[in-house]
Amino acid sequence: MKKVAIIMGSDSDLPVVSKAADTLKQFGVPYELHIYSAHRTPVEAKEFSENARANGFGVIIAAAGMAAHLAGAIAANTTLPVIGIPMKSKYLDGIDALLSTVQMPSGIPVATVAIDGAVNAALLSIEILAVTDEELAKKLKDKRDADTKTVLEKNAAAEKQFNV
Ligand code: RP5
Repeated sequence: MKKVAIIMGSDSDLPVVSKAADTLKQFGVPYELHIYSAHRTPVEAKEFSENARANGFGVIIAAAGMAAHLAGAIAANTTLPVIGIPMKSKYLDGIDALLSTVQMPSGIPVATVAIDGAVNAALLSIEILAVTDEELAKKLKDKRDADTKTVLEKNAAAEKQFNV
């Protein structure tokens, strides 16, 4: 199976981004996690992106906050699918990172998830790998079904408590 790369701009992103790693682990999807920054370590970020396909990766998740150029800079150096996670920050609540990540110029796509959307970034990366992997697709369907069941159980409990 192809690996998923999880790249983040700073170790301060780890508490949120580690949820992507947890999700990939739950699905048995191999991954690597790295801290590379578009601004602070541009050479390493570029080298990683240029070599990612040859190194066995199928998708790259890139998380960054503030002037969040990481996902775009990575996408500029690979034709692998890149999923951007805009990180919430202290001053602008992540709107800065959301706009920096999502507003890519035509020709260099970044699939942007919600602010701090680490779990969805991982699920989307798994969905991409599952296009050619039936076993993984089955795991995704099983999780969807289990989540639906949980919500319906909560609904039943709420209906019982509030509806006469
Ligand atoms: C971004 O700047 C990082 O992705 C992080 O979200 C933000 C702040 O980084 P630190 O100053 O906490 O290292 O590049």
